[in-house]
Amino acid sequence: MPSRPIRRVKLILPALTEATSPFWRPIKYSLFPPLGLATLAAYLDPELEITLQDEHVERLDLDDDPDLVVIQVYITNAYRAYRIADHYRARGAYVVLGGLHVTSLPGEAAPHADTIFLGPGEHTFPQFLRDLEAGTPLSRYGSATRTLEELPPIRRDLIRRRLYLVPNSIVVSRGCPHHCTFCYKDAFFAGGRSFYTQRVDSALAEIGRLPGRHLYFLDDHLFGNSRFARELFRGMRGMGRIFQGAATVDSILRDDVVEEAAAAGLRSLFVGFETLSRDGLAGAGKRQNLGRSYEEVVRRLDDLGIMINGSFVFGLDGDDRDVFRRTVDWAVRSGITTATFHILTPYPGTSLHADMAAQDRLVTRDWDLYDTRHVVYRPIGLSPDELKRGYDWSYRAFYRWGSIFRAASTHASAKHALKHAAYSAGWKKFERAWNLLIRIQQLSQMRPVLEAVLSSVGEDSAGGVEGAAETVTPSSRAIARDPVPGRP
Ligand code: B12
Ligand code: SF4
Repeated sequence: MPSRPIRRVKLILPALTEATSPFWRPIKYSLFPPLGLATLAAYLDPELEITLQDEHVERLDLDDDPDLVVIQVYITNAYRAYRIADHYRARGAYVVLGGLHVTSLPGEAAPHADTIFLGPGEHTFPQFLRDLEAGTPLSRYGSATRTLEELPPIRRDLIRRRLYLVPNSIVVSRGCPHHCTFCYKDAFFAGGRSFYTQRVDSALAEIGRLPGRHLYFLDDHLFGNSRFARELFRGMRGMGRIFQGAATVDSILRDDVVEEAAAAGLRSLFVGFETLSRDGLAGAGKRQNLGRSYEEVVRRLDDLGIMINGSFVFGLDGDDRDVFRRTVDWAVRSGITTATFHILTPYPGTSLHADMAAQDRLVTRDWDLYDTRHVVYRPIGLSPDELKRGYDWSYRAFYRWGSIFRAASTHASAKHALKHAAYSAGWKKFERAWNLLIRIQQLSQMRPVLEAVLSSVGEDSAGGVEGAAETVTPSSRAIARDPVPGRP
């Protein structure tokens, strides 16, 4: 029971631990606003006094006295989230916790909250609000009903848009049809459907409400349902949008959805290649990649003028000391535009975690280290130190100037090569410029540049979306080319 009537509500995204580490790249955490919390805020009575704070982009005010505090917990902000929760409970607030980590480890989170939530919040949170009003809130809600029909419009007005480079992040589906052993997905969606989409007309209506041109779809797998994706992209034609998203290897080769996406304005795609090893893919349950030609994937996207952010995982059983060089060589040789490397991380709740625990291979339960940059288990085939050093080397090797130019030179036209080089360098070689823009709160100034720069890719694209980039100078391209390839 709340100790006082609910008048003031505060929603908080606590900073991920790495946000305070030397590896922190401020730009990476100033990309997207807390969409999950803005989604939940839509269920609150608009007459209430509601604030939403994202500690990655602003200092948290902890001296206030909200009546209800809603906190989103990821694995590496868990300790910080618990401290904030304890703080507000001591001040008499009713505190609720939810998100990926709470769903994985409810027993760990429960002592820090009045109520915890497992899984997506679209149905449990409004139920809780009704119960709270009736004075009978439960201590735990588990999501069982899974649909995105009839959602109230996301409270985007609570987001301080100017603090983000990509305020127009959007999700039109939840989950994914696949079952990779290292992925959070099966644990988070346990107890109900694990892949479902919005209705196409609602998704288009939400897109229509977003200002500007650029969108970033945060869906795990934007092409996961071909019919939905095709209709969505057809509906988006003529809206003048440019967008980025993520999809799997098989879905790019499967049918014409990628062409439809390009025609609707898709300009860069996050692709989970993960490993070049057949055994590695099989071991990770990544069946959707097995037997597919990665070269064909690259060619198809390249022909459409879609830039590629390749995702790769190191430390799978079977990886040896040579895996880093092989992977980086392939990525550079294939002309991958940007790469995201990860050290395999057994998140609690995943089948990978269960297997590692059964084999007694987990070496720490310090969640701060579960950020895919640290080795938290005993690898086979290479030592933890070799794995860490190989991972660090891979980033350096992929983003050295020689590699950038070599990868860029794989494209057929000089113009495309130039774009590639600017794109990749813009993301990794202009850290100071990004930091300065964030410090002086001028990041939003780069948005039109980003939109223009992404449009320019269309000039090479078979999709032929209008190019609005003629006014962009080479130097502004260098800074802004794909500032958002770092999809986690
Ligand atoms: C955007 C994003 C980021 C952004 C986050 C910025 C932000 N402001 O949120 C940035 C770039 C910082 C980021 C970084 C990383 N990310 Co990330 N990211 C995402 C992504 C693509 C979208 C998140 C999102 O907005 N989803 C849409 C909203 C609507 O859903 P939601 O946030 O989950 O909220 C819902 C529920 O969780 C729930 N809920 C959440 N909180 C609460 C609280 C209460 C009280 C209630 C009732 C409900 C509730 O209700 C909401 C509505 O349903 C997800 C994948 C995905 N599709 O979700 C990966 C994802 C979260 N990231 C992941 C990873 C691995 C990372 C990185 C480690 C990658 C890296 N190597 O750098 C880092 C660091 C993260 C960390 N240390 O924990 C993994 C997490 C794995 C795990 N078990 O924790 C995910 C799931 C991707 C994946 N498929 O593996 N990420
Ligand atoms: S394809 Fe991606 S989102 Fe889907 S289960 Fe595998 S890792 Fe998770």
